[in-house]
Amino acid sequence: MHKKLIAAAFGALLSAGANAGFVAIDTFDSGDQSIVLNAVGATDTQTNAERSLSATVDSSTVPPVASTASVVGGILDVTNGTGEISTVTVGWSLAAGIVPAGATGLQFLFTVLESDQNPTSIEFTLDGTQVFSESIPGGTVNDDVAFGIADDLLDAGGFLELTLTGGSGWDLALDSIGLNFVDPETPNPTVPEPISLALVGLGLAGIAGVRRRKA
Ligand SMILES: [Ca+2]
Ligand SMILES: [Ca+2]
Repeated sequence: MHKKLIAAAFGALLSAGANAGFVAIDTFDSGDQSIVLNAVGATDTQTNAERSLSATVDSSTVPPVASTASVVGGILDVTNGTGEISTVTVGWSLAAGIVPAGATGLQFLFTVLESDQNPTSIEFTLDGTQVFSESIPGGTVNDDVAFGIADDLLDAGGFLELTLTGGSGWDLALDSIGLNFVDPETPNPTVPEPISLALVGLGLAGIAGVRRRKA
């Protein structure tokens, strides 16, 4: 249901002469990482060219601890064993000009592939300032989440950080974090409308008929 609402809302932003654009921030398709934590208070950070991934075990009520955060198989996947709560952060250094100058209608977009029965919370910050926060209900499957941001928010780039946590034992899989925008610089290609072509065809047929009668 979310997907349709997002499509309708984004379509309404488009006007004549404007094209929809999309730029991926992270598809999680490269730069595999794997964090495995086995104690309360344990923490690890793995940084590569694509992103920085961190996880910390905040608490556990049912030993042993087996908490994971990974980018494997093209997705971001977090698991917590029964009774465990971890906090996971994913950070990206965004270059200036990630969206074209003059773009409007900016939206962050990501896909919640699957959550277990636990609610989870998602927060995005840019250079430490919160830009979005939402609770994802337990049992969410294949749901796109989009949220609008100021058109000039990313003009200078910055450090984008996603923070995830949830109810005891929470699991969550995400994919495809990116940006929707409307690029006013790109005009729509001019394509003759079918009705115009039909009228031209009828006109030619009429001329041909007149010529036949005269002959
Ligand atoms: Ca992917
Ligand atoms: Ca779990």
